[in-house]
Amino acid sequence: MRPEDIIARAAGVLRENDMGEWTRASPTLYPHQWSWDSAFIAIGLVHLDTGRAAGELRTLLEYQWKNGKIPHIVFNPEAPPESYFPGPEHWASAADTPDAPPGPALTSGLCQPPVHAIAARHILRVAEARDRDSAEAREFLEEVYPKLLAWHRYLATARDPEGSGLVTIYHPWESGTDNSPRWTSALERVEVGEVPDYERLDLDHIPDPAERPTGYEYDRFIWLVEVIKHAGCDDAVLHRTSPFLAKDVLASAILVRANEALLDVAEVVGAPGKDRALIWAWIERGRGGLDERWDSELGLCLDYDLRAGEPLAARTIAGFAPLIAGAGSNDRLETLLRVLDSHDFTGNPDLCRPLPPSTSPDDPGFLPRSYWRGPVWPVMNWLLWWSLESSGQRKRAARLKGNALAQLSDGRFGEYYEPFTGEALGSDDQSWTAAVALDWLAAEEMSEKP
Ligand code: 9WN
Repeated sequence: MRPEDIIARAAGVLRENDMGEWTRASPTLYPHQWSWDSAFIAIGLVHLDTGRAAGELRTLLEYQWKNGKIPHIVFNPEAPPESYFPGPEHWASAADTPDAPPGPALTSGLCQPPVHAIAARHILRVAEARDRDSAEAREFLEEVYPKLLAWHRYLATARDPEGSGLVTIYHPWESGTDNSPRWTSALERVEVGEVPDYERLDLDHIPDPAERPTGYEYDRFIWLVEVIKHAGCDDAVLHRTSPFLAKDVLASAILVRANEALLDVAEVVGAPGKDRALIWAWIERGRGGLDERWDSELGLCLDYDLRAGEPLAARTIAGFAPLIAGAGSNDRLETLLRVLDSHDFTGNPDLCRPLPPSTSPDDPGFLPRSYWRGPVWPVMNWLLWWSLESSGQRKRAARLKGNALAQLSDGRFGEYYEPFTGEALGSDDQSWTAAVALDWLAAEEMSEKP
């Protein structure tokens, strides 16, 4: 496919998944609005329509919880009940908690990595670069700034009562990298109680079970949802009772970058100095927290199991958290780049393309077809590309983008790709895959403009 055909196809995928004021994550597997998907979607969508990209985040933020939490799913009340599990009926009891938005249960009680402020700032940057809708984008930032601040405050407080700078999660779904080996040993320690009967609706859409989490993992996922509902989604209670309690380095690194973006937004909207001082403190604390989680033997950053009181050793893409957070020492950057280029990741000669697998093929938890256990995720390629660019690694970033776009020229816009064969897996026409393709190619188009 030529670049202009990829742009047209990507725009078509986003149109196909456009539900009016929000975008479903994919046509059948994910018929609802997912939190971090929507942020990435806005990053691509802004190249087509500033107002619609702003609307994507606006819709999500309408369902923000009173304590600042942005829910990981906003359910589509029109999606048939047999389309996704666990759906709104499963989360119904969470709607009774005092922090949940009023009205019928339309959200889950979890959250996902905080890409939103990065997306909001991107909306203004693209509007300015294209010299269109800048005033509208500024107004949008004024509207969402307090909500984004409340979201980051929630993460810095309720999700970090220890003040470590790192985000605590109660469920692997909150990491966005659900069945990654990052969580294997923490999940093994979870004693599963009485899990309600449930049906794996995801397997109706993805017939090869090897591409999805196993039954063992799903039982734990569903049990943890029970625990969270039982605690009334109360953060203080969950810190005491949740059998799964972990510091997530990827979400924490994204939060550092999102706080930088929020600082820029604060500047644009003329927020008070005390806000900016607070956001600065969060950034510094976040970087400090990531430093604590550095594993010099692996040359990667590791998550931390608060229940077991030990690091969660696994070679996954989340290990590049300090690269994503940025502004580390040169030594640290060099080590991370060496590991990224090594046999552990993009230097593995058997890879179809030198693109980072979600889990290193050299990790014992690696499985090439299984979801976050090995496949290449285009959206993660975008995140790493963006991180490399902002670390001044232009050439490496350009190589990564070139290979990622070559992968997407199959026109499938897969959710993830088998790392050795390049086969598209999971859902086709995945919205955030289309969005990142659009951002890459539209940005090139913009820079070519006289
Ligand atoms: C659970 C929508 C979401 C992504 C996650 C991805 C997957 C859901 C699922 O799909 O998770 O939230 O049912 O598997 O892991 O990152 O946001 O695309």
